[in-house]
Amino acid sequence: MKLYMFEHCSLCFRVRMTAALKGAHLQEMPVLDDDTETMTKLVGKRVIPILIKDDGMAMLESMDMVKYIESLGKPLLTGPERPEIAAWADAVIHRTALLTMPRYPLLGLPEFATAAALNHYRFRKRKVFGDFVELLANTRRYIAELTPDLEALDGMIESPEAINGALSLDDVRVLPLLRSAAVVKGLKMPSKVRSYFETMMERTGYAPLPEV
Ligand SMILES: N[C@@H](CCC(=O)N[C@@H](CS)C(=O)NCC(=O)O)C(=O)O
Repeated sequence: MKLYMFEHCSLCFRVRMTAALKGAHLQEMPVLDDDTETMTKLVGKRVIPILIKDDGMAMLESMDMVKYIESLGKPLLTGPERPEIAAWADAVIHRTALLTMPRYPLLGLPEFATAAALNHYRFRKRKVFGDFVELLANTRRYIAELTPDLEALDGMIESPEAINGALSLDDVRVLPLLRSAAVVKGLKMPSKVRSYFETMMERTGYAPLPEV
């Protein structure tokens, strides 16, 4: 299987963590941010992640990819799911984005390896999220706005090894968002969140992203 991906992409990390936890082979194919041609050749449009299965068929939905990988070999994500965890993840992504979007291009990630790719990202994200200098200058406010979410999550974590006690799709919803939030220097994760994040990242074998 091949995964066309951006290193900073939390939807991509859903797929990567699932393959890693299952011990499934996944060939990671980093794409430059301005390389729309590669995506279009594969699936006719600009989108990431793209999973190309061993039979050559493409998948475009990250959760479908996760479920497909989960269907291979011994089941792993067998734990219960809680609707409040999915609701937490849906709500929090809007608040983390204001902190993470202006930071990703500062981390030396492969998708920004050329000046053209870097500015392609800055140009298109600025249209959606606003001026990056202003976003970074508002870091304290955005951290303060995110802190109650992290505290709420702290109260929902059942084990550092699985949010609901046994691994489930809820871990796939939450861990990639924490990996993204962890790029923010000065963001304090409450103790259970921190312990869950560190334990789970260790289990996946992926190092956290740098923080800035
Ligand atoms: N529902 C899709 C959403 C995929 C998606 O929105 N990908 C974003 C990146 S995270 C994308 O391709 N954006 C277009 C772009 O980067 O230009 C999934 O879960 O995989």
